[in-house]
This record gives sequence, C-alpha cells and structure tokens, in this order.
Amino acid sequence: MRHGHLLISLLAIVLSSCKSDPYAGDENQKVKLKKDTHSNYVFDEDVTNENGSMSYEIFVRSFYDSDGDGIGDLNGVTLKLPYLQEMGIKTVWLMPINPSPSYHGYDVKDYYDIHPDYGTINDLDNLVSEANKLNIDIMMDMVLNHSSRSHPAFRQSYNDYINNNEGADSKKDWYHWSTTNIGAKYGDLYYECGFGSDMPDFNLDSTSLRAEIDNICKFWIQDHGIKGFRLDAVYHYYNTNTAKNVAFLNWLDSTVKKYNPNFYMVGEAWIGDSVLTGYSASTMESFFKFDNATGGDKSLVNVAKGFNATNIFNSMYKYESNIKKNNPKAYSSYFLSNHDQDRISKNFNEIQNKLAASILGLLPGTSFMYYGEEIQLVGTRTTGMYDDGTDVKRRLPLIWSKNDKTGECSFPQPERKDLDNVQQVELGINDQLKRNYSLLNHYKKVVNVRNKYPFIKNGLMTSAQSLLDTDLQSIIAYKIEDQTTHEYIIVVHNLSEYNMEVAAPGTQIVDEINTSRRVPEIKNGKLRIGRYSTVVIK
Ligand SMILES: [Ca+2]
Ligand SMILES: [Ca+2]
Repeated sequence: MRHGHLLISLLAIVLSSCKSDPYAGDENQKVKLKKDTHSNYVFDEDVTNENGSMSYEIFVRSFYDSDGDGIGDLNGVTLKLPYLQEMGIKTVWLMPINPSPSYHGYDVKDYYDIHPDYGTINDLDNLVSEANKLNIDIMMDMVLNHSSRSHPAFRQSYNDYINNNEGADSKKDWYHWSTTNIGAKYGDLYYECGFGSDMPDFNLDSTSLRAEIDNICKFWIQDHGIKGFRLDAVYHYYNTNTAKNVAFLNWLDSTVKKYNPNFYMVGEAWIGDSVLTGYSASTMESFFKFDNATGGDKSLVNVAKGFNATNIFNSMYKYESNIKKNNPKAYSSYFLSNHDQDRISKNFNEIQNKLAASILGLLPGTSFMYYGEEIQLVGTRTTGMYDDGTDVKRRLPLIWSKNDKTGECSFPQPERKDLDNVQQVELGINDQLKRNYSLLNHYKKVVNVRNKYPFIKNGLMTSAQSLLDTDLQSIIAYKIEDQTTHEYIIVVHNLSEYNMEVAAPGTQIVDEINTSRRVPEIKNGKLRIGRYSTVVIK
C-alpha cells in the first residue's frame, strides 16, 4: 500500500499485508482490536427500505428475462423486487423503457408506450403496484433533450415548417430547423442533433412542445404512478447554457409536482462541481455527482484506493455546503459508475470494492448502485488496445446464478454479438447471497446501516477530520447532520490495509462495517478500527 513509513511513524498500526485470505494475518498486529464474537455482517432486521435513500439503476434488457426470449423485461424486474427490497433499495431507476429503434432506448419514438421487448403498459402498472407494496419507488428515464428521428413528430415538424403550418396542431417549432448546416440534413433542411443524426434535439422553448411534455408527465405520474424521473442530458437542453437549463428545469419541476407534490427528479449533467453547483439554483432536488464517479477527477474509486482522499472529501464538503446554500432541499446523487462508464470491477480487488461500497453507502443525499456492481460484474468499452466504440459491454447481462441460468439475459445488442467476448464473473446474485462475506452481503450491510439514519438524505456533510489526531490521508472522518433536529452521525473510514488507532471523534460506536474479523472499539479516547473498515460514531 502507500505511505507505509507515515503509518509506522504514528505507531498507529501494523499488520503484515498481502495475505491471500483477507481475514487472516491479524496475529502480529500491534494494535489489538476486540475479538469478534459474532458473524461479520449483522443486519438490523427492524430497519427497512421505507425511509431509505439507496437507489439502483437497471438496464431492463440485461436484468432478468421472465419469458425466456433472452431479453430482460418489466415482468423480470417485478419478479426481482423482493431481492431489491432485501438489499434495502428505495428507488429503482429504469433506463429508458419507451419504444425506441436502439437497444439502449435513449432515442424515444413514442413517449406514451412501453418498448415491446420489455412488455406492456399493464406490465408497468403491475410493476409499480408490486413495488408500492415493498416501499420501492419506480423512477423512469425521461429523455427530453431529443427524440428519435423516427418519432412521428419529427417528420410532421418538418412538414409543418416547410408548409409554414401555423395551426393549432402545428409542430413546426418542436425541433431546430435551419437552411444552414447545424447538424444533419433532412429533406431540404438541416436540424440540430447534438447526439448524432438519429437523435434530433427538441426546441424546448416551443409552447406546444411544452404542452406535450406536460401531458407526458401527467400520463406517467398521475395515470401510471411513476415516482421519479431520471432526466437525461439536462446539460444539453439549451446547449450547455446553465441559466436557460435551470429555467427549463424549474418549469419541469413545477409541472411534475402538479401531478404528485412528492415527485422527485435527478438530472444528468455530466460536468464538474464548479458548473454543477449552478444547477442547484433550480427548485429540482438532485443531480448526479459526476466528479466523484469513475473517470472523474475526484472519483470515489480513487478514494477507496486511498489516493488523495482528504482533498477529494474536502471538495465534497464544499460542494455539499454550496448546493444547500442555493437550495436547502438540494441533495447530491452519488454513484461509483453508470451505464456510460467502464465498470469499476477492473479497478479493485474485492476488499477495496467493499470499502468503495461502504463509502458510497454512507454519503449524504441519494446513492445509486449500478446493477451488477454488487457482484463485481465485468464490462468495459475497451478490449485490450482497442476501443470498440460501443457502450454495450458496460451493460451486459446480470448473472443470477452460477448453475441455474433461469432469467439470465443474452447479449443486449444482437447485431454486435461479435463483441461478446467478455469473461463474466462466475458467482451470481444467488450464489453471493449465500456467502456470508461476499461483496453482495457487504452491500446489503452497508445499505442496512444507511437506512437506520433517514436524515442522511437531506443531512449536511462536514469534515470531522480535525477530531482525529492524524493528518493521514488514509483515514477519513466526517459528520452528517440533520439541519433541523441536529441529529447526527460521524462516519470514519479506514482506507488503508492496516488496522489503525486514532483519537476517537465521539464516545460510542453505533455501527460497524468490517472487512476484517476484528471488531473496532473506543477505549481511553482512542478509536481502533480495522483495515478497509468503517464505523459510525455518535
Ligand atoms: Ca423477455
Ligand atoms: Ca438540446
């Protein structure tokens, strides 16, 4: 690991590392932790997902196939809701489920229906109804920056523009038409298309388009009980113009809340903190925190590997404080990776992956797991030296069982089947559920702890680093506090491979998430915490 000399100089540690058994090797440690007297993962059975804030992103096509055609479907999601509830998940984000010519669905051709591969509106209603019984909110992807070029409105808009149709039914201003080249050509005109010619950009200033969007919101929220939207590409609504994007988001926020005052949205603005902070000026609740995702300059993946951790956390404290100044109800949506990024499994051994899960699970706001992260599902765009130019391998079928292939989906993009050369993980969800120390059960433990403290969602995160008597980057302490009741927790992560002893930033350990058989303790003002482990302190 890193900075071994620093650790030794603090006499805070020790422990030889690099043992193949992650739970072995504690004999020679200088810091003695209390003997473990119970199983590593103890779950508080009284804590449910009901007031939790852990979310789970699903690519329906790759999740669970209920009818044996090889394609994941809505009934498959319904069948697996009990698994998601057991994991403590509160919100399920379904990647696009509308009819679309593409396998990923981000070019919608009908905003009022379900992709036939995935099922029917009745299946969706059944999913929402079953999810409600299990306290799970169904959030759907809403793609409003652009439609599919095969959406009937695109052709009609062209015709209305060419014929200068000003009638009540006119869609002439739904898209951006021009006689000069602003993207791609259709008929005699050019149209704007930031994401490629298949995806013409909507003109979100159009009054009649906004009326249509209002109607789409009513359809899904009021008529079909969807609880939230994940908004695709909000940064591109008005060509990266923050002020205009925020104004549109405010309009959309007031629109969705007409149909459900508790409706919530999380926006995808793939930008750094400095610009993203400006989006919190909107009335909308949340935006994805890309800086802290894999590939970002302050990634949680790097934190879990101990790189530059205090600086990364300092930037997060600053961001969290700034967004709450803009909008007291704003909260962040953290994630390790998503469907547009290489899966994180390549970065980690299992124990570091567990630490990453502990970090993700104990951040304020909402945290999103990407399906398969709990079993280290594999998939990156790049094969060896080559970039295949497709994200399909980042969205491969979830593995449910090593031996029972029931429900396992086939390669999601059949026409690129030649790319299906990924050696996938051996153990699936059901195998890992049965293993006490599996990554999956670690995730389950983390979410169980998170769900004990519902104020995490809206709490303010501030540094508690000064309460420790060390300036090591390898141990992180922060406070999450309810701004109304002032209830709080202090979270301490040991990012190193060594058991550590530091000044205790509180008097009582109320929760522990261990990756070693040794349990932590507070004694004589000192906190002893095992390697790659986490404690919650009051
Ligand atoms: Ca199917
Ligand atoms: Ca746009």
